[in-house]
This record gives sequence, structure tokens and C-alpha cells, in this order.
Amino acid sequence: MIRSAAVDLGASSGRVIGGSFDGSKLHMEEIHRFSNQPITVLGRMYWNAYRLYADMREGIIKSAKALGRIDSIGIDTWAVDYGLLDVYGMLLNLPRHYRDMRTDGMMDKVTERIDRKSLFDRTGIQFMSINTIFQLAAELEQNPAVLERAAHLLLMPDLLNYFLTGQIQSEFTNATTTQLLNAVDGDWDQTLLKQLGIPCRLFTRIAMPGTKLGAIADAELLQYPELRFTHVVHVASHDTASAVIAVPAKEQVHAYISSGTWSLFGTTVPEPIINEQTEAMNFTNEGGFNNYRLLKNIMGLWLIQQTQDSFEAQGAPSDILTLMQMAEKSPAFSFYFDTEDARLLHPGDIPARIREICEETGQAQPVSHGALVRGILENLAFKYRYTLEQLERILGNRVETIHIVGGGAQNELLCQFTANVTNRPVLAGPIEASAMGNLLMQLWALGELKGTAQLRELVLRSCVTKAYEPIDADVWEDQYGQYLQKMATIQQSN
Ligand code: LFR
Repeated sequence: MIRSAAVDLGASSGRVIGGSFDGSKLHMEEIHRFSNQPITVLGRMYWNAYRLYADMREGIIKSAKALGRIDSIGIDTWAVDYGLLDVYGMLLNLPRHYRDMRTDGMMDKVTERIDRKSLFDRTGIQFMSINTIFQLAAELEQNPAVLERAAHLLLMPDLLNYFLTGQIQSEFTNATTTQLLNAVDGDWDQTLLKQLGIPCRLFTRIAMPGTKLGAIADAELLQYPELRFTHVVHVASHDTASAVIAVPAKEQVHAYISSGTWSLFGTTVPEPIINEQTEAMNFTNEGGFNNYRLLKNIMGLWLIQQTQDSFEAQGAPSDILTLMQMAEKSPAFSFYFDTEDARLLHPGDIPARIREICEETGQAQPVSHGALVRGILENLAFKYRYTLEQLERILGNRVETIHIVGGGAQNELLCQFTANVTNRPVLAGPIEASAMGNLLMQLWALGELKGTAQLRELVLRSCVTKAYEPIDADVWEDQYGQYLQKMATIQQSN
């Protein structure tokens, strides 16, 4: 029996999941769950990297106590954010949160120096203000002294791996999300870095997922005999990359939505697709395990999470199940909005911002909390349909099934709306997709899986899914038409 621990950190919570592999089936159990609360100080938003490390360490200790000898550990987190180390290996500051306002306007500044087309051609990565490239442009402008002192830049999972092992390395899947990797050779793009004035010395060797990183060096953990021979492994350290490894797809042409704080809508392709069409549609080509994820970021359940916070602050019901029941009973299609409106990216009173958007676009504001929540879910579903059509145009093929994986697969209303609006069957699950993908890469690194076919079979055998068939597809078709019209008028007026 192989016993592993997957550390999977999301933007709102983290977990350590234990995995046991008996040669034919992967059994998973949640060992430790903790909240991940960013901290804002003087208007700057940070991730509490030390707290996250302490929580993760607690989870590893609990895993050792629950499972016995731990053969391997792997860490995955969200993408794009980084910590800077000085020459002595000290973390210079807590990593900034990608939703911090510091990147506002940075995309325009960078694309004045390097034109959009050449940036996309070089990297294959979509333009989003959160990308590391734009965060570094902000750092150069607002905090150049820190960059001068820095010797290494490590993305979140690489930073936590460093705390755990003392090793300084970058993992490929997450590195692609920086928009600083060359799509052809898969290495840091020195020309790009020089053009932007970002010091090349910050960037370290890139390791591939499914390889070993080293042993635990943390003295507190080494007190436990169960952890003395543990291999720390490079999994696909970008949580979305891990989740996509665990998509139980039988068909060649399929789409997935990795649904959590974000909804990542896309498919896998053998090589990056970098052409005028993907550039114009702002699709991305993120590195995966032996493939690329052609996808688009959609605002996702962030809108619901922030709405819950606002309701809670007002003393109104805010737990997710109550909100979903309220939404289900509320009138359908009461307003349309663009879920990707830039105002919705930053934390704050999202319901108020949506009401403001309704007013600006000549629509009545949602009448109740239930109607607001329902409207958010409906408009996310419309955006899914829109993205599906773009994806099918790029692929030149019809997508037969949509897989929804990750925590959002538990949102039955959203899964059903997705089936309705796309008029396709939706297969929801696994819920802990990132942790599963993480564990699978650990098994790969340990040599337990003989080839990708065996990996696929294990995914299919280990996943629990729930099927949704479209209901009222014609009503949704009609509403989608109205949504498109509304979006077109908004675009014209901008
Ligand atoms: C999802 C995710 C997305 C990435 C966003 C920010 O958790 O990793 O893939 O675009 O977070 O890092």
C-alpha cells in the first residue's frame, strides 16, 4: 500500500487529503481542512504564507498519525502569486494577493512596451491583470527596492515546497501562468524579461510534474518517524492543472469546468494553440501533464462567496444551502450582466456592484436576495455557453459532454443551469479533483503507474460523478439570445 498526502490550497480554504493506493484503487480521505483568509493592511492584500505553512504542517502531522508511514507529499495551490527570497533564503515580504489593486492599469503599461500580439505569440497565455507579469510590472514601479534585494522568485506552491524541503525550484504547470514562459521551449523567456526590466536571476530551474523534489527538511516534521523517508514530489502544482488530470473524460472531444472560486472553462490539447482566433478570444494555453489546457477564466463562484460575505455583514441568511433554496424559488431571468466586468474582480460589496451594473444598463435591480443569487448563477451559465461556442469554433468540433469538477460540482443549481443553457449532458465530479490529480502525480513520481493509459483508467475507476440532463432547453435558448443582445448593447455603449 502506498500512502500519500496531498496539500491542496484554494483561495478560500486549504485541505490535506490522505491517499491510499493498493495497486488498483485510490482511496481518498480528508484529514485536515482550514480556512485561507487573505489579510489587507493599509489597502494592500497579502496571503499569510506562514499561517498557510503552519496549517499545512498540521495536516501533514495528522496524516502521519492517521495513515502511518507517508511515502510522498505534493502541494498544489492557485496560480500567479509569488514570494521573493533574499540571498540568504529569507522571505522578503508576504506574497501579494492577485486581487490587490496594484495591477490596475499595468496591462496597458506593459502592452505599450511589448505589443499584445508578440506577448501572446511568445507565451500563449491569456491577458488577465492578475498574471505574474503584470504583478511584477507593478512591483518594479511601486517597490523596486524589494526586487533589487530579491535573489529568487517562487510561486506559492514552490514557496511552500521550499519551506518544507529547503529546495528552490519552479514547477512547470504553474510557471506557465506567469506569462513569462516561452511557449516553444517551455523555459523562462529571457528576451521578454529583459524587455520588461525584470531581473533574470530571480528565475530558477523548471521541474516537470511527476518528478521528485527531495526530502523533508523541517525539523518539527522530522520528529515523526513516519515522515523521515517521505518523498516530496513535484505534482502539477497549479490547482487547475491537478484538477484537470482528474477529469473522468471518456470522449476525445470534451469540455470541463474546473469550478471553485474561479470557473476554468476549456479542454485539453496536445500542443498550445496560438493563432489569431485564440488571441482575439483571449483563450489561454496553460501547461499541463503531457498536454496543455486551452481554457478561459470565468469569474465563477467568487461572485457567490463575496455575496455571502455581504449578506452576512447585513445579518441576512448567508449559508450556501439556504441561498440556493432561495434562488431556486426566485423568479428566473430577472437581469443580465457580464460576469467578467472588471469591477467584480476585487473584493467588496459584489451585490451593490451588480445592482449598479443593472441600473447603468437600464434594468430593474433584483428584488430579493434569492433573485440576486439566481441571477448570478444564470449569468455564469450564459457565460459558459458563450465560451463553449468559442471553444467549439477553435476546435472545429462539437463538444458532447461537459464535465464539472471541483467544489462547484456540488452546486446542483449551477450544474443544472449549465446543462440547460448548453443543451448538453453535464457530468459533475469529482469534487476533490485537485487533490486527486495531486495524488495521481505522486503515484506517477513514485513509479506506481505504468503509463498514461493506466493513469486514465485509475481516474475513471476512482471518480464519483452525478449526471445532469438538460431541462427546458428551448426556454434557455431564447434567454441566451436575450443575454447576447444585452451584452451587445453594453459593448456598443462602452
Ligand atoms: C483557480 C486558479 C486559476 C487561476 C486563478 C488565480 O484556483 O488557480 O486557474 O487563474 O486561480 O491564480
